[in-house]
Amino acid sequence: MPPARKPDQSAPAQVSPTGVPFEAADGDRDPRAQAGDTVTSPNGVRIPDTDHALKAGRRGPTLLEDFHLREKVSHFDHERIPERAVHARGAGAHGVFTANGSAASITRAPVLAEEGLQTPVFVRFSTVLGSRGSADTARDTRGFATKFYTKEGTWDLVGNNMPVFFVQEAIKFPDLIHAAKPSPDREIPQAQSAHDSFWDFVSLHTEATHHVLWNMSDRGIPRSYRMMEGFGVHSFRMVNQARETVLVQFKWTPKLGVHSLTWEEAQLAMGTDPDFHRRDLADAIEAGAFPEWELGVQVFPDTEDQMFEGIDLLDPTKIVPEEMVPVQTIGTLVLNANPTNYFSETEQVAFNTGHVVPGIEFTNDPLLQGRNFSYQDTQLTRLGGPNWTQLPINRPHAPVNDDHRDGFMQQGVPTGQAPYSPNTVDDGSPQPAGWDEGGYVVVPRKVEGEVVREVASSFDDHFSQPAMFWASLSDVEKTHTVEAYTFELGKVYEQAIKERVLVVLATVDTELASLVAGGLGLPAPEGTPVEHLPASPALAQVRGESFPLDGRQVAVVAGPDADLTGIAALRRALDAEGAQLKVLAPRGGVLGSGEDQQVVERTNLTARSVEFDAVVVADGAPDDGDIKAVVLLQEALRQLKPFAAWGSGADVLTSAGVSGPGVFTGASVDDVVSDLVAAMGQHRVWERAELVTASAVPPAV
Ligand code: HDE
Repeated sequence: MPPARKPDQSAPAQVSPTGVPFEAADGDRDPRAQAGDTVTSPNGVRIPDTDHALKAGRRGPTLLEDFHLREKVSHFDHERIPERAVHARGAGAHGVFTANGSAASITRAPVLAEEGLQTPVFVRFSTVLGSRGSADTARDTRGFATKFYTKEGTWDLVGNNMPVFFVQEAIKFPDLIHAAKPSPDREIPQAQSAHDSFWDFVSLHTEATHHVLWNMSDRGIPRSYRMMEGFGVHSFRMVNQARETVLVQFKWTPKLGVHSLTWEEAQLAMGTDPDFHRRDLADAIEAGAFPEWELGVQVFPDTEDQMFEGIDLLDPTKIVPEEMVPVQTIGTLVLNANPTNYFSETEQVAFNTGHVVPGIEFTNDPLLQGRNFSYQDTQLTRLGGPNWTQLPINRPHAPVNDDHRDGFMQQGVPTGQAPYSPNTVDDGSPQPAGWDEGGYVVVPRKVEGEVVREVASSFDDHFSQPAMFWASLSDVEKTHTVEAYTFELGKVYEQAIKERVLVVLATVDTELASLVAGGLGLPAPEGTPVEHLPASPALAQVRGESFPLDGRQVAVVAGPDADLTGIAALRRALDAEGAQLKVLAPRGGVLGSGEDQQVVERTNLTARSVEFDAVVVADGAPDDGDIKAVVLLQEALRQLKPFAAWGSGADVLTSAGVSGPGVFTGASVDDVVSDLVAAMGQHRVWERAELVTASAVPPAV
């Protein structure tokens, strides 16, 4: 007789020991959800009045007996949980990952290997430094953490939008974060690296140079979570059915391309719409413009030294250029549902690099090894105990029978008398699983060495890869990067810190160092730039490619006399491209009536340039010189956004001083729409960049 299995904790029993169904009054409702139309206490008692406390007389003292008052206020008192120590600010979405089967030769994990297999996922994007309520568009690294609910257990791929990290060893992480977080005396500045302690640390700890350069590049201010790459950062080991191993690095490639805000847009959004990225993600999903990424791997032989062409695969501050080892696509991720409840899902989701499934193993990357300790540990405080994997969003979709017992907030009701192994009392249940039963059997690997607090000498090269990254950027990205360094260091008080950063930059590239020095009014430092690999074109964002417009926002400037038929035609044309049109007029309300009626969604008071990827002016729009409308147009011009106008709309652009490349005018909507769509596909009108950055950083003195 097979042993009686202990009940599966992921599906708590719904029938009481008496045989009476628990849910008798309410059918088979989802036990996780709120239910019914009546206000109840947490115990399910119906409440007649939730507005007034129980008192001894209308003007009398409140009675301690009022359990509803006590429970309501007391629960409220405990609503907050500790925010994440890092990555506190985030937004999440549900989705589906579909494997294309090409990874079958390198891994036995069905989630990646089985052609057409669909696995549910939850993804959380985040900034690193800011508190939970901070603005989305701060210059920062972005988290890109994916929870795959596979049939073999949960796999968490906890990555970032940059492929390298600040530190090589986990033991340095607290130092990095303490230096980057607000200063401990005044707790400023919030969500920013532009302060003394951050630059103090990274100028002394030069292994951070590569990651800092990524942060100062346009990658530090993404246009949208939907337009970011994602990277696993570390090398992982994959194991196939024949127990052969390879090393891999993971990369997410967005269908919409990689695009960024300008620094001016990022700063504007921090004030006018601190939820800029959160809103963009939720709105796009709600509109059916489901964000999509390809998951790819770079595959390396699992050699004894774990090096590839001189690049140490265990050093998380290094990449292997895609031109040397191409990224092979192994599946597709689509985010197709917004969370129902922010707290239950996006806040309570908890990732752990230690969550892997058979077919995916670790390497000795010292940063990864340290992370495997940290993520379980942090949840014990943040989610209040060891049962956090039982929360609905964290619950595995595979059966769980782990012999773990008790602890705060235990959700399961385990049966049996023998939560230990081996046992005979519960007929030996649960049983261990070997390789053939899908058990997580580690492929044996040899480890030997002296006990030391050291890293390999290949970790000592801190500069050649930042130099390669700098050499790979397009000219406009280089200008932005110089401006970013100049801005950040311009906020630093200590002269010695600025000078030390310049010395680091001089080791990376002479031009970079002298341009930043020029902006700071300091002498260009002496330095001999390192030799580096050839530029990697895959690292540049601006490459002349064109991308779909899903979820892009367009403003049409209108007014009571505007050509509403033209606006309706514009809306249809943009809808067909997946972009959304918003009508902007001097006052709120509705323009016109009947079929072409247009609801005003933004006024000159509520709109700001950063909300829109392009601006169109309708025939008949007011040309009254309203300063707010003019500012919006001029900001959009500086931000290199495409413009279009038809009929008298062209005069509005002319009066506001908007002309030059990327400004399309014609007699009707049909004359301008295809040029507008093509320009938006390039993200910005790059040809205009030189005209509006003429005042950029002056050369060094
Ligand atoms: Fe994390 N990191 N991290 N990290 N990390 C956390 O875990 C930590 C590192 C990353 O949306 C924390 O649940 C250490 C690299 C993301 O919930 C914490 C080290 C990468 C998220 C933690 C690193 C990341 C976190 C905070 C050095 C990119 C957000 C709350 C060894 C590959 C996940 C939490 C989410 C979150 C520790 C380094 C990405 C404290 C000790 C490298 C995307 O455990």
